Amino acid sequence: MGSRCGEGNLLTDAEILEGLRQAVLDYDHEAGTRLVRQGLDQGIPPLRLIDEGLSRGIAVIGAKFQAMEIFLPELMMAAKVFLEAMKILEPVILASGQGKQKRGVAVIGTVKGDVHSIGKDLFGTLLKVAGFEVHNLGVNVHPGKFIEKVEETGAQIVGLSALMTTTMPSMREVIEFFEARGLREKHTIMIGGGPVTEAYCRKITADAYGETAQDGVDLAIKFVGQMRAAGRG
Ligand code: B12
Repeated sequence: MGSRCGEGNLLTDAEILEGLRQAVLDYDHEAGTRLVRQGLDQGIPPLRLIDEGLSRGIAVIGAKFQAMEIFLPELMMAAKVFLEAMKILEPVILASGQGKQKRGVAVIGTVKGDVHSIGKDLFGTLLKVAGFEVHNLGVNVHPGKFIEKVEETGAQIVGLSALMTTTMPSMREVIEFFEARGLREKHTIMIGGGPVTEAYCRKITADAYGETAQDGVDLAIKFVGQMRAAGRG
């Protein structure tokens, strides 16, 4: 690759990804958005900027917070770097799914007691790219709200996110709400988020666990296909 005259700030892909990780650690949202734009300009795929840049930084922030090396204000500043970057990345990711045939309807939200939104929103964006109509209920969502939205929209997929061990039981509560209304068999309930595991999925009798947002989308596509084949979709 030749050098471009007059563009002092040429960075390699690896430098951009490392710069993004560092921007989160430095709580520098301006550097974050600049590097995201630069990365997109030079053709780095948006999900790579997230997975190999921003997410690596936020994982270190989580560990530092747990070790009490940093506190809530720093956690919030680091999250801001991620959130500002996502404002640029989300439309770019969505554009890659334009014109897709409608595949199904999904209702997603972060469960009661939990305000973490980044991973859940990424899941929603990737579902849209795959052709799903997505109803994102936001964070701290009461179980009854999931039922209400599912009945209103006819969604086949329900996606629950929890980022804290203390809010994971709220996922079970949502399933109990569906069971109590006799709606459980009609919907595929998927779960995800940092502390959630396959074993927890089995324990609370959810239908599927997605380790990453993209895994979740692949599973949602599979389930909608199966539900259609069984005449339930
Ligand atoms: C950013 C962050 C925040 C931000 C959130 C901003 C926002 N708008 O989301 C703010 C500052 C608000 C915050 C607040 C708090 N936080 Co916080 N936070 C984090 C941090 C550092 C990163 C989370 C994140 O966004 N990761 C990046 C995304 C992309 O990853 P992800 O969410 O895991 O999502 C991926 C997958 O899991 C998956 N996915 C996610 N959801 C779903 C759903 C489905 C259906 C599927 C298929 C897939 C899927 O897709 C994503 C990409 O592939 C984590 C540390 C960590 N390691 O997770 C702590 C962490 C989750 N927070 C923690 C804590 C303690 C708190 C607070 C209680 C702090 C306080 N003292 O007030 C509050 C919580 C308040 C509340 N009631 O919810 C703890 C939780 C500990 C526990 N009990 O389990 C953690 C683990 C930090 C730690 N190590 O101690 N936090």
